[in-house]
Amino acid sequence: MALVEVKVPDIGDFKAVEVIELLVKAGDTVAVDQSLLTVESDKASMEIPSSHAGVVQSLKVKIGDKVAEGTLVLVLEAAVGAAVAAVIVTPVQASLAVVAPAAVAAIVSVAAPAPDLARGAAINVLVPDIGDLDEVAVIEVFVKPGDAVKVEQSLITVESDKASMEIPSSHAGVLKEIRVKVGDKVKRGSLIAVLQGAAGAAPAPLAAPAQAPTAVSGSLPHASPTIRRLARELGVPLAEVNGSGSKGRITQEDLQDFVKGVMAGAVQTAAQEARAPAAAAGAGFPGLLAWPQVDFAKFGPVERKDLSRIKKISGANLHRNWVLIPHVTNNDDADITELEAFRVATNKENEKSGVKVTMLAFVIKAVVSALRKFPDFNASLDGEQLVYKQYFNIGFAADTPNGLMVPVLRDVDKKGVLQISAEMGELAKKARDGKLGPADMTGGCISISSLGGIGGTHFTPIINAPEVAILGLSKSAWQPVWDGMAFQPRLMLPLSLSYDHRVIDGASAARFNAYLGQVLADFRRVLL
Ligand code: CAO
Repeated sequence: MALVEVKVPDIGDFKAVEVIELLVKAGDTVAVDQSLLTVESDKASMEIPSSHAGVVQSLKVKIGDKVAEGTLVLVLEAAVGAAVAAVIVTPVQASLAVVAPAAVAAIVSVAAPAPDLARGAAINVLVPDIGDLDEVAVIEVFVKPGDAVKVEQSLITVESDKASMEIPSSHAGVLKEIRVKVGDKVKRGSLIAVLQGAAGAAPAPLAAPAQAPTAVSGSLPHASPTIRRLARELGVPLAEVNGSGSKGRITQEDLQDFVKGVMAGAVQTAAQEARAPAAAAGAGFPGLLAWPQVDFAKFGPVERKDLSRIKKISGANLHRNWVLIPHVTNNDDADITELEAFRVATNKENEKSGVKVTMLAFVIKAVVSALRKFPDFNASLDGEQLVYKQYFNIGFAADTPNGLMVPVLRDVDKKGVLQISAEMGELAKKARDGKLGPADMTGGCISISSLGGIGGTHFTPIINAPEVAILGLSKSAWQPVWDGMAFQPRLMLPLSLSYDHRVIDGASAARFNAYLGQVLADFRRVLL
């Protein structure tokens, strides 16, 4: 098998371009024309393809290296039957458009004699010589009519399969007309824009002057053509993706993470954010009145404050859940007279441990028992299927200075009330300190919202999708309860169970709540 050295081909006037991405590694099998690495200058990034098929034996460059024509890129073990005549691969592949910065400077055709430029003559800015490329797509337009354009300011970005480049203006002036739009195909000589020469601007030569590349003035995100193409296919706004590569370059992994984040609801694109207030204003619901616009200051002094980040996130989630889930709430009361006495006694016994047990910890344990008995409550809707969970993770709403958060206690079926109390204390502290991570808030089966420490009788908690139920607890109170002979003072805990009526019938919800009440009234039922 012959070894083939692959070197950087003729890349025009580029003297030293940086390797920003390695697309293959030793051991990879590469096909003819497959991109091997991406190099980048100030104005263009391009992929260097392989002219031979074979197996990469060793890479000779690394990210950050500066390369020029003739730099050894890698050594290939050429595939059997592959043409190996050219041991050194230097010619530019037909598909590779390597554009020298000098050539990138836009050609200027001046409608009036050059001296008129200073008096504001019209200047046609054309696509310059862009190498072997027949047609390239306009992927970004940086300017609009009325913009004052400086010499060398990037006007548009064009892109082929293998390279993307910015086309700068060689003249200063005011943009009169832009003659291209995103998606247009252009080639050498296509009219990009008409400029009105700035008064006092240096008259330009009639053909493209050789210019050294300068800093990119456009807003093009730092990414290779492949990544940009992939982003366009997926509809990802690349400008919103954080790049983790060198100099903030966006890698394929960054793009994938962004898409995953959007799909999981953890990340919102600017377009989604912009739509959210419109939906709040009724715009998302045809036929509804718009949200009332009131000048509150007309009625008295006011102060405006931005919603906290957590309020924005929890608000969007609550809104979606309220609108999309058909909620019904079943209210009941549990007799916790004996359990409260036991709780008080337990806390006395454990005074020194520092762990205080509240009613919530007992309710969490009782809910596990109810979930076992009514598995529909431990399920999630997935299209036309129900996913029944075999684990018991319970979320609890925690009130924090920044807003509502729902940390999740894991595997509560395997834990005792004391351990549940201790873990709840830790998670509630983490929530209040703003230190909960995504892993602390995912994987719940059902949530509990306890307002018992504050007050109220019953309320309507909103289900935490994709869960199908949420239990609300209000403040327990002494009530006269008829025992058949007389009224007895009993400590009653209000239970408010909101459920997704697509999954749970009203009768099941009433049974769940009644069973929960029985367990709390006599905790020995947990053992059954
Ligand atoms: N009835 C009467 N008293 C109750 C009670 C109940 N159902 N539940 C708790 N209490 C008492 C506790 O025993 C404690 O009393 P002491 O101070 O005398 O010991 C006091 O109320 C405060 O309890 P707590 O709030 O510290 O502890 P908890 O375990 O009940 O709740 C937590 C923990 C994190 C859930 C809670 O602090 C919290 O943040 N609750 C708010 C949840 C919320 O905002 N829900 C709404 C979501 S929808 O917008």
